[in-house]
Amino acid sequence: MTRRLTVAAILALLTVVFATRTGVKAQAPSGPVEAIVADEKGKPIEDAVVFLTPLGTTPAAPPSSTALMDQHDKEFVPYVLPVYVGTRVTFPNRDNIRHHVYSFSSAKKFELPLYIGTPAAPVVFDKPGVVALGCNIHDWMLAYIYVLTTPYFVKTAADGKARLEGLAPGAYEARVWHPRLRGDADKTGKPLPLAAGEPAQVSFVVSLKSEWRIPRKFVEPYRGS
Ligand SMILES: [Cu+2]
Repeated sequence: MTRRLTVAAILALLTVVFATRTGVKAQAPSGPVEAIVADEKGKPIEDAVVFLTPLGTTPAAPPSSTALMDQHDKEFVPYVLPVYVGTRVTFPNRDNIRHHVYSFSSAKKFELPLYIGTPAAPVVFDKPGVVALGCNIHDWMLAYIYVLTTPYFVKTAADGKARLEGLAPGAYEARVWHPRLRGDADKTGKPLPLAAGEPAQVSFVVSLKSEWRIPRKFVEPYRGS
């Protein structure tokens, strides 16, 4: 009887040790995820936002954060700013002339009337979607804020590549968005299983709409300040 109890105790202990070890393993993050975005001819696409949505679970909301959309040398910097929904964005004007920032997009309609310096209150981007920014004074100024409901996103560099790290293992769907994307970002979904400690890759071939705008050099002499 005593021996049986001892065996049972050892088994119970082993079970606890095993469960703890597998539990620890399950919490280790996945290896880095490398994303590559190119067009049909293989040309790398910069400023594409690659975002991962966990399947079957709701990602924990990150702590509320702030982001910057600068105006420098009469341009918005960056051209594309991906943010998590609820992010507060400030619009510092680094030029010594006035800008008048606005958006007519349904995800966020707002206006920052003519100003120099940093407006007192940041703008809260509280609805997911695409927000196109313009300036009333400088017609060529254009930038995008892409408001996401997942905290797992990254933007591609000039080589079309981007890297995400530290994600929990599990099943995800990867998608891509770009200001000139032909079609709907929701339809770009690809399954992306992530395993603890293992790197992963996801690549997208996308088609971009052509964009024709009057070049700044032709407009600026007439609308310069
Ligand atoms: Cu301006």
